[in-house]
Amino acid sequence: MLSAEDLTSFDNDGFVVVGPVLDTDLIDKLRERFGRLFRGDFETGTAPDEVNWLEGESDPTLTRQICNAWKTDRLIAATVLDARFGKAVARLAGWPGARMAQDNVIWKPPGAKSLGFHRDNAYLAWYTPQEMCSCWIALDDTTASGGTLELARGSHHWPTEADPHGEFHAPDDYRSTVAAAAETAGAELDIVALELRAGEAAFHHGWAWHGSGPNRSGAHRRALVLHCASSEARFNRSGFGSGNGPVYSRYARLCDDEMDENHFPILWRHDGYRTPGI
Ligand SMILES: O=C(O)CCC(=O)C(=O)O
Repeated sequence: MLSAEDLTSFDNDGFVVVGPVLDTDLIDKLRERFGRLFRGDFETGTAPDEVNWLEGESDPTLTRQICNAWKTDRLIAATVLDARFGKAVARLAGWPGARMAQDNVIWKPPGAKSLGFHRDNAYLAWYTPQEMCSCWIALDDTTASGGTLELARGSHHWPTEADPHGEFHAPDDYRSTVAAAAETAGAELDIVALELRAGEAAFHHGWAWHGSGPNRSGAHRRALVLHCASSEARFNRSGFGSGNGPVYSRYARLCDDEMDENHFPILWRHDGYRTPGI
């Protein structure tokens, strides 16, 4: 999935575009699953960890988001738990292996509002090492006017902070956080809007600033995202109250800091190990 040039681009820019990584048949089927999920039709009977939008209940102008749909839908699971993605993120992040921390099902229909610029790692004080490497897979052709994913080139090199800033869903100015961070870092802000074909993907570094604007096009913008941690990650109890720790620390064990593979499965490890059952 990755060439030597891709690894260099990722190190320099904090992201790299690859693809295609999914075939057309699968993309069509995944789009159908998005419809089911946001209607609250949960195939396995297990609800996702975060349901931030449901048809008939939620504000239709918001971008739809569900996290950890792999627990709910077998086709989403078969896609995001694929060892190829685990191997790729582990290579990019320099980890011995990769585990699923969280998947993200994102649907921004025409007219839907923005998602604020943020850094994924800032939400993750609840585990250590506090690192994430993500793969954002476009399920529609994406455009700048259609609110595609935007990344601030080189921003993974800027100083880090302890906690997330700003609103994720529909902030007034979705780029205000990254503009302030660039100023603090004394860096030039170079925002790249990723215009991808359906099935193409972008990997991004956990400290890379990213977000997306409103969908001003007439086309739907769906994306399936894998957010991975190192296979060696452990819970960090002092961070349970920060970022999205209140949601995911519920899977901590009483006796130790191990991250249960039933909730954070290992997709790929250098020695050939992969969580049994996935
Ligand atoms: O799809 C988007 O606009 C944002 C996705 C995101 O925040 C992420 O992949 O980390």
